[in-house]
Amino acid sequence: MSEHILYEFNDGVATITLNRPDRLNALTVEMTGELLAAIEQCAGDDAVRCVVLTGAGRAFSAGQDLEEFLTVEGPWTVGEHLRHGYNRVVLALRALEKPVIGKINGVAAGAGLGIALATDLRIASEQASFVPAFIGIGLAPDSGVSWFLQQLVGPAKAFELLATGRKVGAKETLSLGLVNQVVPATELAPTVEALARQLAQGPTKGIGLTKRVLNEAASASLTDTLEYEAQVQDLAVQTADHKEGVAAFLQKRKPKFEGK
Ligand code: LHQ
Repeated sequence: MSEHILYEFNDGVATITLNRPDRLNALTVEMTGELLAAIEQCAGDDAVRCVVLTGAGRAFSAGQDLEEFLTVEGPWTVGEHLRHGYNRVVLALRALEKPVIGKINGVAAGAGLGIALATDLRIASEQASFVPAFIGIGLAPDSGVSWFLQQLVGPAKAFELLATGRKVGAKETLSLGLVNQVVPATELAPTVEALARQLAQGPTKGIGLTKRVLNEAASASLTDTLEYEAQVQDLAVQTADHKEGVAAFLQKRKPKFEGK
């Protein structure tokens, strides 16, 4: 795709790699735009049935490239920078109706943490860590980190993590529910590959609609969620994979989902 965003496609799985390892995959304006384009490519390609997002080298991403940020020219405010860049990436990941695995190979900080938390599930290496770096440079959280952390760990823990900015090691990310699984560094690639392959062979539309319902339920009442589930299920029953799933169950065989 470009020098700093790599895009590979294999067997239904698209892998997007943040590729600026000498800067711990710190994000530039250009890179953030390319990341958004890669996510949009995944959304528009029916052959993509699972997405893996990871970083090259020893980091997932150190967040905003702070050197670039000081030198960026133009009349933009920080708010505009966020609206134009990270906000669109985070929303595109949440709106992508396909499973997105965060393959957390190393440190995720600042906006890099927001992007990691916007994935659907996270598999982390034992060498990974989360650093809500904002307070270290006197900032409030952005890139959705306040929302995701509060959802995942509750308000008191979210405040502690954000107000201290301390590094949260892999073991603690697991115990806090910030990641789904922690594996030795050498096991990260095969573990993610196996899961990605499994998800890519799943009923992609049903998985996408599951994500749609969860997104909506995160900020809705039970009454509204029940109604929304009913509307979405009307769509799910129309998919070929639903029909195949029921037929396979009744015929006592393994379903063969096509993602349709
Ligand atoms: C970096 C960076 C980096 C440039 C490591 N930039 N070079 C929104 C709106 C407005 C403004 C700001 O940003 C935002 C959103 C955000 O993302 S705010 C948060 C920005 N990120 C940070 O504050 C994190 C800064 N980095 C760190 O705290 C550490 O580097 C971490 C904890 C990520 C990793 O620590 P170490 O493993 O000890 O690595 P290191 O610090 O030695 O870094 C290695 C190299 O990468 C080093 O360069 P050098 O030339 O000395 O080898 C760093 O300068 C460079 N680097 N992060 N964000």
